[in-house]
Amino acid sequence: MTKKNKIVHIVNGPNMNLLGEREPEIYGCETLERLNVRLSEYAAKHGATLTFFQSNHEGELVDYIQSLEASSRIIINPAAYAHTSLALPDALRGKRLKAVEVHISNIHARESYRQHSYLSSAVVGVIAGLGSYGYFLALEYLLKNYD
Ligand code: CA2
Repeated sequence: MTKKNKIVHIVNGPNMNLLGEREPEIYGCETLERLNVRLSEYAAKHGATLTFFQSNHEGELVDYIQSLEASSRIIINPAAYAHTSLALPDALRGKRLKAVEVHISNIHARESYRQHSYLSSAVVGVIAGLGSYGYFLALEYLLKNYD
């Protein structure tokens, strides 16, 4: 029997390209590039392949989500668009994507305007406040529940 090639798409929103450069007390010291390498290594050990996409533009994120195959698995940190965008959850729903939302910081313990995410109603689960470890937990979940 042939083994299914598991693919997970990692999507990061605006300013995530600045990770590790500023505000380390909130977002840690690791760059997005380094985090992506560690995620790739984890995925390879578990027989999975990752793709990576980061954009500072809402429309580009929507276009990217629309370009994915229906029912794709995705880990998404929408960054500030969590708190403002209706287009991103609409796009996820439109493609019936199996998505996990990740936030590095605990958005519920921050400013009131960060405590609500429009995206959360369109994803299977949300992880917030566990730093970059949240991406690994999301990946573990999606790989264990791939079918
Ligand atoms: O905690 C998270 O992962 C966030 O999604 C990060 C966003 C923020 O707007 C959300 O409320 C929570 C910020 C993205 C990173 O922005 C940086 C800005 C300066 C330096 C480093 C990162």
